[in-house]
Amino acid sequence: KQQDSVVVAPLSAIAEAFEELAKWLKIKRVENEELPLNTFCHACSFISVLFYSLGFAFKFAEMEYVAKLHTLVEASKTYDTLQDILDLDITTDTVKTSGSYSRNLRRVRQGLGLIKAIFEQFLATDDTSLKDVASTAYAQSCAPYHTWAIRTAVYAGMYTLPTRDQLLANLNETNQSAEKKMRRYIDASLPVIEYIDELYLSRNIILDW
Ligand code: 1PZ
Repeated sequence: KQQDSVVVAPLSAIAEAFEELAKWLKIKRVENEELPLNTFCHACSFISVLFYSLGFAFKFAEMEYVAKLHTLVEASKTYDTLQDILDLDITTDTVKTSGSYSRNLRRVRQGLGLIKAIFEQFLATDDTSLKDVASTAYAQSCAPYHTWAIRTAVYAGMYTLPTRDQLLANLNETNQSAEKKMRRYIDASLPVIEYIDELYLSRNIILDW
């Protein structure tokens, strides 16, 4: 039943999931509790549904995102919090090592930032083409951390994006309903993104990767 509504109204599911996370952070951080990894992964899993609305060219992005998130889901069976996996990788000096939990958490966090940027750009224009929306959002959020080869492939993929109306149809939204839900995600994802960044920064890990 829940799966049905996720597919029928992916934007609602995403907005709700991140509002839950933001609410959790607001309440529990006062008591100094750390965010459980499984709670975080659950919210992030709703993002996957978005990829179906983007078409085949972004299949690669989906596979990357899902693979990274999957290692965190596996980690959550052993480690309780986001903090735990970061501290583990610090002890073994593998924070930035390809495939490590801390690196994959950083990648998933960048995905959350990319979606936030896409929604912000979507709200800022009513272009029928999504090419500029997506290119600007990608340039702001992820491009600086990706290799030249990846960046080139992503910018080439931008030409295959659906139109704004097609995307709205794929998401079962009107322009108005979509904008409302995108705003909710933008607001709710901010404290989540800040919380994750602070985990690294407070351990003197500079976020230039
Ligand atoms: C209308 C909106 C359309 C937006 C389309 C924008 C899509 C941009 C897709 C970016 C794909 C990046 C793919 C590959 C990235 C990899 O280089 C890194 C490798 O990490 P490493 O193994 O070196 O640690 N992988 C990632 O960063 C994983 C997560 C990327 C995917 C996030 C996408 C979320 C966006 C969804 C948009 C709906």
